[in-house]
Amino acid sequence: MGQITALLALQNLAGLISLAGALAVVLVIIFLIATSSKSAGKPCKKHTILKIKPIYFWGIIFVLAVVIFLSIRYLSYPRLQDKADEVVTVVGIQWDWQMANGISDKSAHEFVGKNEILLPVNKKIKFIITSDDVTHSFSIYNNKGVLLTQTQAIPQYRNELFYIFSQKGDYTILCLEYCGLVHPFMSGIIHVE
Ligand SMILES: [Cu+2]
Repeated sequence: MGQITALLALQNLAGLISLAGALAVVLVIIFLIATSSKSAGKPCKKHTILKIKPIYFWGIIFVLAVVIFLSIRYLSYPRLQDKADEVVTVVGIQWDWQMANGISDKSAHEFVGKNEILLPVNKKIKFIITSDDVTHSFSIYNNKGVLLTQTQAIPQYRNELFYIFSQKGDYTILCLEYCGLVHPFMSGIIHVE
């Protein structure tokens, strides 16, 4: 539980940093618009601005490169992907989700599962996801209809999705990739206990 709280705190921090970065970009754009309109009638000043610009450009690139290099290892993704407590195989078919515990050695077409599964709370779950026909999107929603995580279910390809359910309850699986007539009703249930 402590680890999940720490991960969530880290995600909030990452969110705040992204917000600050986005704000900085907006401020730079506003600054550029403001200065470009002022210098429109003054060719001499424009010349100076053109001379300074590469310094700004390479300066920003350098700062971004340093920040990305120093911060990328603090992302929560690698730690989530260390080792899973439970593995679930998922196959999307028009128009259902087939799920079973463990890694399946069967092809997507031969795989047999259920569209309901019971999973433990506060454990790292690794979903191995594929499709038997067209591309679907395996999307997990909580009981308030909030999308928690999702990834594509692609024919002949196994996508991996890691998730820790921090609360007990029923979670709904829907498809987020339009896959034909019955797409809106392509659903499944994850019971977390
Ligand atoms: Cu769909």
